[in-house]
Amino acid sequence: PKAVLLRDYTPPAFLIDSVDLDVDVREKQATIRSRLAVRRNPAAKDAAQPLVLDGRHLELVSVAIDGRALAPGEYTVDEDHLRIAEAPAAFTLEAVVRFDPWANTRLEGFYASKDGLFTQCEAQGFRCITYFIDRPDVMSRYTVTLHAGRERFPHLLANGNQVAKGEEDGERHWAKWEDPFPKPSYLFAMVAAKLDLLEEGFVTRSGRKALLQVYVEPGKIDQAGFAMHALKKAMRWDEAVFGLELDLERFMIVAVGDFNMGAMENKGLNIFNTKYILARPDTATDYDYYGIDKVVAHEYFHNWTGNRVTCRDWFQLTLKEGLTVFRDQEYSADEYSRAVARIQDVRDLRAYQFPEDAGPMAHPVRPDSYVEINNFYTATVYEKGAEVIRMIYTLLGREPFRKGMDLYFERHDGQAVTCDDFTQAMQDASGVDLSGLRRWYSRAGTPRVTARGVYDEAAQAFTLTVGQSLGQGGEPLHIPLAVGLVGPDGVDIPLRLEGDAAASGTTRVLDLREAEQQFRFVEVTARPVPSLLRGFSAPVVLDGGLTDADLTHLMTHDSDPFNRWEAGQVLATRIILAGVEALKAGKPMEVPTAYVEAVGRILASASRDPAFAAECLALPDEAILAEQMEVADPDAIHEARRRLKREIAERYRTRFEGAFRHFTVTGPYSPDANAAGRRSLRNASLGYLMAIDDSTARALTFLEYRRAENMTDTMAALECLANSAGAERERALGMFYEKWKDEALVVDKWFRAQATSDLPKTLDRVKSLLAHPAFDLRNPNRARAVLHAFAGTAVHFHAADGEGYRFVAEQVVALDRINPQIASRLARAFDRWKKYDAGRQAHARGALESIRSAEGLSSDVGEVVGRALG
Ligand code: B3K
Ligand code: ZN
Repeated sequence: PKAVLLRDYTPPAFLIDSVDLDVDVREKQATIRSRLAVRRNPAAKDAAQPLVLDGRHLELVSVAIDGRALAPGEYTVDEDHLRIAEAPAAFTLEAVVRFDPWANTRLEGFYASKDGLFTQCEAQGFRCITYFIDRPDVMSRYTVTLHAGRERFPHLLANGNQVAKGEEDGERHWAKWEDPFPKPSYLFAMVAAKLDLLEEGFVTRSGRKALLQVYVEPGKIDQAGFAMHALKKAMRWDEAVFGLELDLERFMIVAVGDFNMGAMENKGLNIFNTKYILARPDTATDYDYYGIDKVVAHEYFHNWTGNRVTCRDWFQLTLKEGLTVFRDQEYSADEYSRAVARIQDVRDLRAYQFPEDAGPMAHPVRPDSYVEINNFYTATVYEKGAEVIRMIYTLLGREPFRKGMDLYFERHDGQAVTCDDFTQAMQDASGVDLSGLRRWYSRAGTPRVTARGVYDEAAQAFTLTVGQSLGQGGEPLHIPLAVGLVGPDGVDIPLRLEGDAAASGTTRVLDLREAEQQFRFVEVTARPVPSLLRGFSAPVVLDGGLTDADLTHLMTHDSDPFNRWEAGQVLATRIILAGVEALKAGKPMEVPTAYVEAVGRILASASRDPAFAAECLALPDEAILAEQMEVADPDAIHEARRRLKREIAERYRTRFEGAFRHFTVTGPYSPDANAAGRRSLRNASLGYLMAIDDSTARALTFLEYRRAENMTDTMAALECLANSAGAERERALGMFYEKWKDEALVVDKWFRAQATSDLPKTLDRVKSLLAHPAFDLRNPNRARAVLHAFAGTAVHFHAADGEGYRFVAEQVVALDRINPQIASRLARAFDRWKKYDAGRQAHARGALESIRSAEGLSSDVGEVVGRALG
């Protein structure tokens, strides 16, 4: 398959104004009759182009133009297209196609899950339902009539409003839906299933009435309430913060157990992975609740940023995704703790996006080319894309940003547009020059920023010299660098740049627009420690040139909570990486007292903000540490990190035991920030105690496992035990499975806890899990709980003997025959193979080559493996 290039974009030759689908569901077969109102696009480059419709895995029964059936010579069909050479200027095209949704294991298009039939069309699944010009700049009005057996498929749903329904002979029924909004085909959805329904009314800010519905697997209505609650909160938030209201009479969410990603924002009919809907205190953790809240909000927010204004082409994906992630991040920051939300977002960015940007799949937030678009739903497009929006927000300020959003909707409502259209609206509404900021859209890689401060005591001036590099030439980026100066007393110094009339504020956003720039602060009465990149104001790697003593100072005093956390992370990273070198040289690992004491201060003041304290106690992830090394050594990283944790645990054992008791949450369960924060600190304390892993710690953890009444505490204990060699491990795992074997999402947790265990022989365990009766490679959540989870472990996937690589490669190939999108994600585990030593590299290369030579490899996996080897 050839690469598609951004620079080759041309407008579509034809437009489709309306789509009328008739869907007939029978045993092992769906028949789709389409009626399309087609006309030549006046904006097309060439007025004589043939009509080319996309279509895959379809059996074409008949095709007609304006009621006249086409003879075989008048069209051609291949694997991907239906071509009609002679097409009039405007006409009705009718096609009848057939396929078997139960045989569709790719879960793209129209497919079967346990309780019925569901769709997934983004990015290019609509072409697996009918022949169509399947690209987002073709927007149409849809009418859909579904027919199916009443008993098996009591609910027949599609986008928009139900306009008619009725009975048919032979226990069948039908329903007709009309979506009043023109939309691209990727937002099409339909469902024919047996489900339970939770519904509530909602009155929008301007007084419009809407019906909200959440459909779940029969018997699980007691797990749907939080999703409904989250939906209503998100709707209120979007009204208050962006002035955006629901534009529909009915908003439906349907949860399905077989789903390739998290959720999908189809117009008026969101379809969700059950993982992001179902929750009950005893089945879902605080983190699950947080995820549900965020994803429900994210998909709802797409109704404006994505659906009302959509993307011209798939290169513009970040237009809707980066912006909508930014919106869901802000929502979460408002609903929970802003500091903790920011810390978690940055940790994820560093764990997933930075490695992506440094590896073979690196691409700009607006990619220039792709082979398989599904491979570009990445951390770069989503999370780095959100950081780009956040930088615009930081540069403009809240009010001007809101004006920019208003202008964007005013100009582009109902259109399919580009990232440039968005930045133009922001620039026009605010008057802020965004030329340097726009370059972020076309550059891959993580910029490095270096900063060095010099204090001139005589002049009472502090000069900061800041440089940026991205290592590929090109003009410098515009980088907003938020800074503060922390005095020796720990108090922020008021900031006055040379040339300012007066000092203003204690945090200042510096505009770094050049390769190197100097900023001179005056009236600085004592040597400060610069607090750089406050709130992580840009997605860069910072070298701040600070000493351990500077960092300890910031860790204790910085008024910016993000940088307080960050200082601790940088210090811990230094200690662990020095430990790695010491271990390799056979020397003892040193843990500086100043750091340990700073950790002690966090513990001592933890009750001020338990959730934040828990974040500060979490040591940097092994994946993030590996990125810091020239040649990553996963075993040494694991060992050094483990020793640091154990040393802290031994030093503060009594305090951790105290915190574990003190932060107990009483009363009925609630996933709110306060209660979740207390649990988070309590379970972080348990994690430290289990780093000691003696019989006292194990007994405490096992007792906690049995005592726990909510899934957060249960899983915290189970995960600790899964990493421990004690007899409690198998007892707890056995009890857990017995109790939860009928609850799929909980069983996924059971699989995951074992697949990610630190213990030796984890690979053997994973292999035996594949033979477990509950394992099913066709279910993406289950596959991810075992395979993707294992492939994300630092130690076992990267085992020096290559067994981890070989195993995952075999599974990629097996999975590819079932579901290329899920296989391709698994193959991404190899992305950083060149970061390891020669021995590991040889094993990884062999594994990658074995994937590449597999017969009938999908273009999804082919692209990922080809780039890795290329
Ligand atoms: N837009 C979907 C993702 C579709 C992925 C297609 N492979 C969910 C989301 O980002 O909201
Ligand atoms: Zn999205």
